[in-house]
Amino acid sequence: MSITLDNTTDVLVVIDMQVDFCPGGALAVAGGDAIVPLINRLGTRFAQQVLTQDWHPSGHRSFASSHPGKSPFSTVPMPYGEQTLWPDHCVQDSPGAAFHPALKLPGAQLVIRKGFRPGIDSYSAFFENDRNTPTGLSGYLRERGLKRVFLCGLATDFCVAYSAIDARRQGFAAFVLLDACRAIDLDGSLSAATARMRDAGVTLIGDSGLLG
Ligand code: VGL
Ligand code: ZN
Repeated sequence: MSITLDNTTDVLVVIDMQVDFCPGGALAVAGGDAIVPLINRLGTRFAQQVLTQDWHPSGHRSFASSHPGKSPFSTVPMPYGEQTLWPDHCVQDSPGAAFHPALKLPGAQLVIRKGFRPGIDSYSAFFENDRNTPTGLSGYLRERGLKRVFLCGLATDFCVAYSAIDARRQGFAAFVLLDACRAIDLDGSLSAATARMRDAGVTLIGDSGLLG
């Protein structure tokens, strides 16, 4: 697919490119580090870039360790719906919460930290998992006149997909650069997320090298 970028309306949103989501990290996504060079190159194409950073207090309710007897990757009901439990990851200010050391996006002007409320997880860059509490990103994008959101990062089937679907819900055009994402793929979560993104009107782009 050939898409011509427009610096006045387009923004690159780089999701959760953090040490804990890369091989060797607490919630490692296979090949998570392999997309860093491509994301760095994408960064040179966009005048506007936003990063997200998963940023949990220790003892966060999305951690299996906060639920005695529960293991990572099982689920529990939370007041806002079913929540997958994760290994402890991206604890505020810990080495695992840092951006991958090779990530170089000097043009990025905003970092959205999410998942900082102890009782609620936040996959999306726009809303917490109650689907209702905003992060402020929509307002930022609107005030900057940005209309088309290009997403990449980790993980395709969780934070990237939730962010892309919420971007559509908030009235932005949304494009997911699949070759600059990697998935967790828990019990078919990648194909489910892909279908939900398509239904929401998200454009999935296979070769982001074609972005001109
Ligand atoms: C993520 C699970 C838990 C993600 C964050 O970035 O996709 N997944 N926290
Ligand atoms: Zn998290």
